[in-house]
Amino acid sequence: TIQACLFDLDGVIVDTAKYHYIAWKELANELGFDFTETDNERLKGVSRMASLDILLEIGGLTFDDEKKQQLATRKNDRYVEYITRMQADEVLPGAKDFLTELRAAGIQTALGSASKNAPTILERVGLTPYFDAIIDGNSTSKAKPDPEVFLKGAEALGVKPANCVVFEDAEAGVEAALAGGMKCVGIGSPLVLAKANLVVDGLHQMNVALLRKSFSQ
Ligand code: B16
Ligand code: MG
Repeated sequence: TIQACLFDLDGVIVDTAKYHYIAWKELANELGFDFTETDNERLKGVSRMASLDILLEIGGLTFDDEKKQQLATRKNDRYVEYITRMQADEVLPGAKDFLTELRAAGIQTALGSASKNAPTILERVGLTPYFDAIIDGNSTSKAKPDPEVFLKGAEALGVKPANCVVFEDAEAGVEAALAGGMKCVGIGSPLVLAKANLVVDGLHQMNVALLRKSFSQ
């Protein structure tokens, strides 16, 4: 039986990819090259420093670690400016209703995000009280597809991985969930997320009845 649902943040609960994109593009332009929305797809679910490495590879540039830290900080300062202006209406369709329904049904909820800014984002959109545990880039050291972020979430809730369902929009996140022995619902393209147990367009298509029907063995 399903006792907990674990959620990725960007692409599942909110669309922060658009703010990451603007902030990375500004950095790329300052460094003298362009960065497209297609390029940005490669950064989804990827940690900040790994994202910078991909960006610099696209620009054909190399820097030492100290300079890279500076560049990552510059990007993050801009990104934080955008997310601190986020509003409650930026929560993706169905997310709040599904979280509410889960908790009413006695199913616990946790966030499992790579972002170090996750607590700020949840506060801004008013979703902090909807999560029983928050595991983010500040409390993890291994990036998805390593299952660390979700295993820590399950542990914080006191639920066995086999009784958890993860909601993820990135392929690496789906792999992380499965590697952790959890079930996974992909949010997005069935082609990209083929490994997930079930794929839906968004949380507006989810409810507790469908969850139970899909994962009762
Ligand atoms: P930060 P998720 C990820 O969030 C984003 O998809 C990814 O683009 C970003 O680089 C990463 O968080 C780290 O974010 O720079 O704020 O620490 O999908 O894991 O919720
Ligand atoms: Mg994501």
